[in-house]
Formats: sequence, structure tokens, C-alpha cells
Amino acid sequence: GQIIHLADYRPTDFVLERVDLTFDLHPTETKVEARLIFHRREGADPKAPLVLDGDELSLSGLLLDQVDVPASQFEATAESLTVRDLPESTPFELTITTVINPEANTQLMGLYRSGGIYCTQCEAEGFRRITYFPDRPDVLAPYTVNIIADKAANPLLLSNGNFLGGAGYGEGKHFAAWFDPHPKPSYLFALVAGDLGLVEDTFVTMSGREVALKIYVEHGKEPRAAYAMDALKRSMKWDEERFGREYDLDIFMIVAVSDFNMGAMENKGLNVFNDKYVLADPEIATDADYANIEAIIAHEYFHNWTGNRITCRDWFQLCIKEGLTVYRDHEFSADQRSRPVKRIAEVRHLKSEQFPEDSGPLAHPVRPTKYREINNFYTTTVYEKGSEVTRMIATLLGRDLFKKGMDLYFDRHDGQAVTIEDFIKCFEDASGRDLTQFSLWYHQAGTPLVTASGTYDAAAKSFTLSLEQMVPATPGQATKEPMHIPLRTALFAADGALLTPTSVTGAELTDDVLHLTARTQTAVFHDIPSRPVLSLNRSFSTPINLQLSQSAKDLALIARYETDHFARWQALIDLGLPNLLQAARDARQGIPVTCDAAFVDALLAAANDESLEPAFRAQALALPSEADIARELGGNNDPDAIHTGRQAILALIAEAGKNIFAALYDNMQTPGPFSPDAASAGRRALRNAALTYLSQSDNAPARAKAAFDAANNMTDLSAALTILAHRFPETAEAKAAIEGFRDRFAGNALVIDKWFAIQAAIPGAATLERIQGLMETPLFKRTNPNRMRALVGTFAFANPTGFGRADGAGYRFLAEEILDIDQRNPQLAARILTSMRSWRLLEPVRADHARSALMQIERAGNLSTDVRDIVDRILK
Ligand code: HT7
Ligand code: ZN
Repeated sequence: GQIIHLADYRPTDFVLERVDLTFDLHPTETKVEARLIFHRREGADPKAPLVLDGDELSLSGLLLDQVDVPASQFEATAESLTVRDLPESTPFELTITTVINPEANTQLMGLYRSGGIYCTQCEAEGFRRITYFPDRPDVLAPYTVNIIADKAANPLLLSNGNFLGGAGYGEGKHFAAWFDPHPKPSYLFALVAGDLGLVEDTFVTMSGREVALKIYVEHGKEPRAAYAMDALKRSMKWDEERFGREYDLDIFMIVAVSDFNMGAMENKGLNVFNDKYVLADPEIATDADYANIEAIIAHEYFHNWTGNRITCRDWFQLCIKEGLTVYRDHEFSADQRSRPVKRIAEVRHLKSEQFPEDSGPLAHPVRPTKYREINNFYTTTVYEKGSEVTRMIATLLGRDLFKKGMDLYFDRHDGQAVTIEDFIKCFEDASGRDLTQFSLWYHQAGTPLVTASGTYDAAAKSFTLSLEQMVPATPGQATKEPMHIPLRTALFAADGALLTPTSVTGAELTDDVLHLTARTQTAVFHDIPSRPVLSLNRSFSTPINLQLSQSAKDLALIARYETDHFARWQALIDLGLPNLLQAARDARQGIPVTCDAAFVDALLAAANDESLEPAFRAQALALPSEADIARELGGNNDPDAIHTGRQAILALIAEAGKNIFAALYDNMQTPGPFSPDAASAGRRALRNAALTYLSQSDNAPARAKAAFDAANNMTDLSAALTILAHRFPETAEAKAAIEGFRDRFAGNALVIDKWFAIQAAIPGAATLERIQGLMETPLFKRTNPNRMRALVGTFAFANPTGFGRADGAGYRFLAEEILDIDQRNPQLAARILTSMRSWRLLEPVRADHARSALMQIERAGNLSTDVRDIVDRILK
């Protein structure tokens, strides 16, 4: 794997006019005939050869304008096909034949066969595993696709675009033809064939066209696709109303498959989904599953405009489709559910996933400038920080100018493959604002640290806010420029009333957005009648670490009176965090853990406040995770001490809030039939949070066991099982629940993944042996990415005390698993390996064990480029 540099980008010498593909499907010998019409680009070297990409391919035939190409005119290897002496100015047709083996494709990239279904995954560079091709996103063409296959085994033959027709083909075969008129890059190509059940509906677009909606799932699972269909229709409507985007084909299809490397894929008109993100009913899906399905269905659908109609010029520009589309799906979910609760969940996720990436060895800019393996750049920085950067553009411009900029982007670039610079220019042109400094958010890695302090001058009635920003060094970027940081800001009086200054000097303030643009800046708020309480970075308007020392009293005031509910939640976190950090330190020293009453009181007040929505109250009760505490401690971390300290704080809250939790547990029942709506989900979340605290103060499993026995939906059942397994793993109640759950759901792999994941996250050193035992059960399948992620992934990413046990056995186990997975599925192996990215924050004994395990991987022969890239960067 060589390093690819953004600076080396240049357009192709040949323009691809159209693509005509014929697949003769066979489990082990699929014949692919690709007819490609090219012409030489104006101004290109008239002698330049045509060089096409391949990956593990072998060429079976090559025609130029229907005539055999002599061996002297081309050269074919597994990785490329080079054809020389091509016409200088006239179009020509190249017919390329390859034979590929879908059954043997364990990487799940290109054309593969799983569970009897043929399916493709072409992003980022999978199409080159099907045929030789200019496999890069700036080569766009309309596609015709003919599929021939055995009719009995494959009644369904699907590809992108609109259906042209089909017929019998002799010898028990049949064929179907599809045409996609919208020019697309190869990464959006898709083919699916097999025998699946169908759920159908229709959607009438804003201009009155009827679109056929089809979701294909395993036979018998059709009723479980109803929620996904509903989410799809809501997404289509929302994109019309909010962004003016109408769907553009006669048909939109989703296919659910069980072997898939990621969540889903936005292939034009034919989305392919991990079945985990399609199938739901109350018996098998949690409220979190419903929310994920809604978000991912929306995300892939929204790509039709942000990604498909307008795509990336090269893979460095990935955030132009991913960051923007995540922003769009976040906004969709915020509109469908509760905006503040959604924002809290986003920020929790950003801080627990993206912040560690941005402060560790894998840190990279939202728009990177080099990569060795593009699969390793589908990161939380490109996706989630990319979304935050888009959100900041909306914050800077305001709703109307942001919309004007988006409209301009759609008008100006429809049908093109573009760059971040093109995207930003649309907002500059729409608003007249210079976004040069702002664009550093795309180019500088690292989470900025903003240090703030305020002083009140009673005589002058002014409040002075001193701000300083520092962007930490990251790999390859030692020094940084100051960024444009938009901080939503408010001041409150002692009675909770909002204080509005008559003017602000020293920094621009637009509405409630204070613009920090210099390294240090002092903003003075004038005509403030009394000492104000400062609420900074409301709604998390900018993804920074904020250092602002505030008294417990001030934080409690924000937690009670802020009109921005995100800021209320943040204030509760800020009240609680010092206690959790001190608890970890005390636990390490063997000192008894204590907790400030101000924090406990504020938390219980929020939990008990009926004017707040239950989902918010549940978020307030969910303490920062052990990983969050480790990140905040910042080094020399002992996972056992962090766990012990956090549990002690939980116990103190549980004891103090006994009566409140008991009342909540009784009052938050959701009467009537199950509904996945956000309000009902919020009540369940609050009730299960109460159950967690009650079980802590009971110090006995009876209440959780009763909840497990009474549960009539997966949210409650899995919450109760989690309490039993995590808190009381050695009791008869926990053992019976674990077995009962398995016996009840043994036939449903997606539910068994929950069973695996719950057990993989049981705190403590003994979990490793449990996992090794579970891997030997017939319910576990090594080749399935969902199973691997549920068991090995959860252990490595979400079980600090088990994975990080002091003898290093967890790290050694992971190293061996990574080497094994890498033989079959490098993309999956590399992704799970990123769980080691924060190893340098561990205390020295564990850090040594972690380093040895990483070196064991690094020393292994025949590593994939994917794993080699990650292990090298993590160790550097
Ligand atoms: N655009 C897709 C990202 C993706 C992917 C999906 C499935 C398998 C492999 C993949 N490589 C890249 C999904 C998305 O973000 O919408
Ligand atoms: Zn996406």
C-alpha cells in the first residue's frame, strides 16, 4: 500500500461515456462482460495509454470495437489493465470479460454471495474487484445492467435505476435489464440477486410523481420491515420540505442482508442494508434500534442528493457527502423526535468516539491530505466532526442564508464530482461572508481547547469574558492557526432571568453567537445589571473542549433555568465530572469515595422535574461512561479504579434518590400496546434508569429479575438482562436470565448479538474467558461481521475493565483475533483494531502489555494494508 496524496490529483486522460454490464451469475464462476465507451479528454496526451484498476482480477477477454486486442497492445495484471495505441479523437468501445468467484469473496467487497444472496459492495474501491475500470469517484456515466441467473434460486434480479424488462433465458435461467440514466461513479453501482420477501408501498413526490418503494428482506421477516418503510416515507417527505429535494427515479429499493461490513450503502436507487438496520418489531428491537433504523434509512436516502447527484471528486473529499449527510440525518431525527435530547445523544457520541480519535495517534483533518488505505478513513472525524462543521456553517450564516447556500450548491453542482472548496464557495457566494478562516475546520485536526474566564464589574455594569484558544498538535501538524469558533452564549441573573447586554465590544455577537477568531480575545458585555451566570457553548455550537471554572452554585442555576436544554444537561455533567474524576483517584488510593451534595441534589431535582421530558431526565441520570472518565483524566489510567469510583458515585446517588427512583419506576410505565415513538421510548429510558439505581441500592437482583420476567418488549428485557448480568453476574437469577434469553431467541441472530454484547460488556477480568467460551458456541459465526462486532468489538470498545485487565490477556486475545479476522476481512479487522487507539493513556503496566500486543500484530507477515496502516499509526 503506497501513500496517496491529495496534491497528486489529476483528472483522467479518458472520459467514460457509458457503461453496459452483463452478469452471468454463478456461485463460484460469475462471468462479467463490461462494455465501456470512452473518448480521449480534450487536451490529454494523444499517446497516453488507458490504465484501468483491478483487484484480484484475471482477464478472460478483451475487444476493442468488437475486435480482439492483440497481446502486444495491452498488459493485464491482477491490479490493472493497460491498453495502448487507442484512438486519439474518436470514441471507442472496450469490451472486458472477467470471471469472478462470489462464494470465495470473504472481504465482502465487490460481488459476494452470502446466505444464498448475491450482493455487491463497491464503496470505496470494490468495483475493481468485479471488472477492470476507472474506479474513482470523478468518473461518472449512465449504466445499463443485464443480469442472467438461475431462475429458481434467483427469482429476484436487481440493479440501479429503472427496470427495463426481463424474460426467460433457457436452461432454467432468466434475465433482467436495468438502466440508470443518472451518471454515477462506480462506487454507487449495485447488483442483488436471490430469493427474498418483499414489502411494497408508494410515495407521491412533491411534483406528483408516484415512486414505487420496495424493501426486500428474508422470507418470513416482511412484517419487521414496516418501521423501515415508514421511516423511508418520512425521510422522503422531510427532504422535500426542508431541503427541496425530490426523488428522481420511478423506483426506490432497499435490500437487507445479514453479512455486511458497515451499516448500509446508498447505491443509486438500490440501497443495501445490514439487516440490523432494517428489521424491527417490539419483541426483537430496542428503542435504540428503532432510532438507529430511522436515522440510517434517512441517511442513505438523503445521500441520493448529497453524495449521488453531487459526489466527491476524490476520496479526500469524503466529508462532502458523509459529513453533510450526517448533518442532514441529525436534523431529520431532531425534527422527528426531541431536538435537545437528540443533541445530547449526538454530543455524547461525538465526545466518546471522535474526541479520542482527534486527540490520539489516528487524528486526521476532516478533509485529509493523504491516506494509505481509504477504508480506514470512514472515520468518526469525517462523519461526525464533518457534520459538526456543517452545523457551524448553518450557525454562522443563520437558517435562511444556509438554505440559500445549500440551494446554490444543488443548482451549481448537480451531476458533478466536487471538492470541499466548491462546497464552501457556495456559502460564501450565498452570504457574502468570507469563510477562509472558518475553512480551517476542514484542514486542521485536533479538538480546540478554549479557556474562558469571566469577571463582573458592578460599578461599570459590565461583564468581561476572556477567551483563549489552542489547537493541539496532531500527527503531521505540529503548529496550528487560530480558528473561527462560534460560541452560543447567554447570561443569566441569580433568579434565572436572561440578561441581555445593550452592546458587546471586543468580539462580534450575532443573536446569541459570539465569534472567537483570534488566539486570545476579550469580549465585554455592557449594561449587565447584576453579576451574571455564564452559559457558554450552548447547544454545543462548536466541537471544542471548554475549560471554564464555574461554582457548583452557578452550574446548578444553569441546570435549573437555562432555556437551552442541552446546556442544562451539560451543566449537570460539569457538576458531576469532578466527583467522578476524584472518585477514580480515591479508588486508586483506596480512599473512601465521596460526592458533592450540590451535584446529587441537582441531578435528583432534574430526575424528578415533571416539566422536563422523560428522555431528557434519563439522559441526565446516565453518568459519563468509564471511557469518558478515562479521557478526562488524561493519562496514567487504571480502568479498575475508574470503574470502582464510578460505581461508588452511582451507589451514593442511588441511596440518596431511593424514593424518587421508586416513584419513577412506578409512574413511568407505558400503558397500552407498545409504540416506538420518542415519548414512549423516553418513559422507558427513564424507568430503566430508575431500575438501574434501585438495583444498586437494593444490592440484590430481585427487582431486575421481576422486570426481566414482566418485560413485554426488547428495550425493557435487555435493560433488565444488562443489570442482572453486569451487576450480579454470579447469581442464580442472572444465570437463569442469560440462559432463558438465549433459549428464547436462539433462532434470531440479531437478538443473539444483543445477548453476546451484553455479556461481552460484563465488567471484570473473568469476562475474557466467558467470551472465549461464547465463541465456541454454535450461535457464534466467525465470518459474520455483526457477530464479531457484538462479541469481540463490544469487549474491546466497551469493556475497559475486562479488555484492560491488568495481566494484559485482553490485549493479547485481541491481537490474535485481529490476525485471524484479517485473513478473511481486512476492513473489519482494521476497524476493531482502532479500539486500541488510546493505549498510551493507560498506566504503565497495562500500556506495556498493550504495546506488546500491538507489536505482535505489527510483526506478523502478510498483514492487509488496512491493518498495517492502523497498527503502524497507533504505534508511531
Ligand atoms: N457510504 C457508505 C460508506 C461505506 C460502506 C458501507 C458498507 C460497506 C462498506 C463501506 N465502505 C464505505 C455508507 C454511508 O456512510 O452511508
Ligand atoms: Zn453516508
